[in-house]
Amino acid sequence: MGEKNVLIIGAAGFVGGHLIDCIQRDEPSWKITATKMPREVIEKEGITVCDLDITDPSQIDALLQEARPDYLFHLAAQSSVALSWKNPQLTIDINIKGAVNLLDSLCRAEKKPRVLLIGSGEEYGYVKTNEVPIIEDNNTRPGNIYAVTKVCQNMIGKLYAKGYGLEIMSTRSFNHTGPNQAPIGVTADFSKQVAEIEKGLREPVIHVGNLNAKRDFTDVRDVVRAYVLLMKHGEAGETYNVGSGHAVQIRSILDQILSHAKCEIEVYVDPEKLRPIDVPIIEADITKLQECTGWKPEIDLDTTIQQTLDWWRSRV
Ligand code: A2R
Repeated sequence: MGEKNVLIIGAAGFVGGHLIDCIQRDEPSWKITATKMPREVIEKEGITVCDLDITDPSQIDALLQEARPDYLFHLAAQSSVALSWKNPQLTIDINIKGAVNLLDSLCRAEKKPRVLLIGSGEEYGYVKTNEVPIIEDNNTRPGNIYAVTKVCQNMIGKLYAKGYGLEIMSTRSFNHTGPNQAPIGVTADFSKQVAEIEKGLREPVIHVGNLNAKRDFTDVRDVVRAYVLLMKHGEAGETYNVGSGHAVQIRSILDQILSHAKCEIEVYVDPEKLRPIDVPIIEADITKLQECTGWKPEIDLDTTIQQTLDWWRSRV
């Protein structure tokens, strides 16, 4: 597809780093501009890095004029569910108002890029067992503030695609995991605890939540490959589930992590980690993504788990 100017907004986070690596490997002719918050650092060669706060529309206008992107990946978010309960205003300011600021700037921009808005499997929320695997047309019944903001982003993105002819696609990305993730997802959380236990930094007891729930896990490196393919082939106004299509019990993730541990570890079910209403199974139907892009996940869960654990071992 030749040379493209690519803008990645919110590139200093977990997914951003992997997306930069993926583009540099699979699309070496694409020129990347990556944005970060002033306090953050992006240590990657061969890209342009700049500061951008999406709550300030004038900064977005200036950046779009300067970068003139063909492709725009919007990753910036307040991405913590826990923080979204503690600080709903902040979450709404960044995830909803920030997204609208971006879309308004795109309407004003001379050059209109194709846009991928990153949403979440959390948008489906209280999924009924007979709705699994979940298709994109399923009802959304968000169960937390973060999920509500992503539902809004999705709906507003669709309206701007239809109303203003912008080429906007959205994802609903299910649990993704891998090296470099903050310890909020179970894989990163469990791996960090095991790495700390191995180093003697805590008692040999791992604290866990509901082990019976089944969730759909994909390696972040496969996820970002799907994002690149959607950018190339996705249809404007459409939403695509990004997941493995197979739910795995959290207990089995724990067992795999413990099987790689270098010492005996006891398991403690921590009431603080149990959520009041945990949906028993969440699994994506990925037919739409696969038919559009031909994508399939390539990294198996055990490899992801081993590499995530090794990453934590090198960090704690
Ligand atoms: O909150 P920080 O300082 O870690 O910065 C985050 C950044 N960000 C912003 N960027 C521009 N303007 C803002 N007002 C603003 N507030 C936060 O977005 C962080 O560097 C980035 C998001 O990265 P993570 O929190 O690591 O999320 P991750 O896992 O990379 O997820 C990427 C996307 C997000 O839309 C998630 O909601 C979705 O995938 O799952």
